[in-house]
Amino acid sequence: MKPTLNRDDIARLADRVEAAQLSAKPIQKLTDDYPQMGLADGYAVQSELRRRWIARGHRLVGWKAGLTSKAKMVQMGVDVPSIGFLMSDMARAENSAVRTDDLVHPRVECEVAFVTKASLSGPHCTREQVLAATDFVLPAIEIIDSRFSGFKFDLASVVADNGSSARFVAGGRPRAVGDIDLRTLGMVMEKNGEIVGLGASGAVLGHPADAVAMLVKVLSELDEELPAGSFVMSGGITEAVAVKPGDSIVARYQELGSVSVRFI
Ligand code: 0L1
Ligand code: MG
Repeated sequence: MKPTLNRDDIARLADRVEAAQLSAKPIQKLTDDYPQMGLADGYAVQSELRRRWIARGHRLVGWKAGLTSKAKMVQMGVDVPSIGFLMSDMARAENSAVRTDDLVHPRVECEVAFVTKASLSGPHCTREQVLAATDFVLPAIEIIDSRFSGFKFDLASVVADNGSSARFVAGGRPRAVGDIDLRTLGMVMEKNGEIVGLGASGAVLGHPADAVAMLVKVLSELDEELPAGSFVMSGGITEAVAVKPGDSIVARYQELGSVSVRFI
């Protein structure tokens, strides 16, 4: 993937996104000032952010596939999935209280997460290869927080903003992939005890392992691979749901138990 913007512009855009991420002050989508910006430029900004994050002393723990369900694509007005990186300081413990004062407008997504035991790479990664390289799957909640005002963005901008990644929580009951049917796993999302979303894991590109294969293909276009021991979120099964202080979210999964988080 070859960026069209020069290194100075990529660094300037990374400054802009990084400031919004660190201050929780929203910005306008990047293509307002850089209309020529394309997907490769978005990933170049994302890679620069990742380099800076690691330089600040944090560890890369995995990756996320985003915009992988029809519900999410329709909700956000895009038609191509994306990937983003997950750092150690984004992880929160199950049922912990997540602060919202350092976020712009958090939303939650309930996802199936994969933990890998072998590396995956290349432009032709398949569902079968992903399943063979998976140590176990477990339920996860992603807390996304687009840094763009009013969640108004396009694909290049949201990729530059690391796919709106903010926090994530894993929990429930880890299972080997051979023990469950990952196409038909049911999930119910509750907010403050009310059901606010429900679906099956097949809503994620037909099979959540296909979302991981898509992620590996994008990584290969960035000359990267997915190392063994990675934590990978495969994408929201339903639309994302807005949360505010006082809210609690529980996601109950068939076969995988539940995972929860609170907001303060
Ligand atoms: O994980 C996701 O699907 C989020 C993708 C980014 C778009 C958004 O902020 O909703
Ligand atoms: Mg997500």
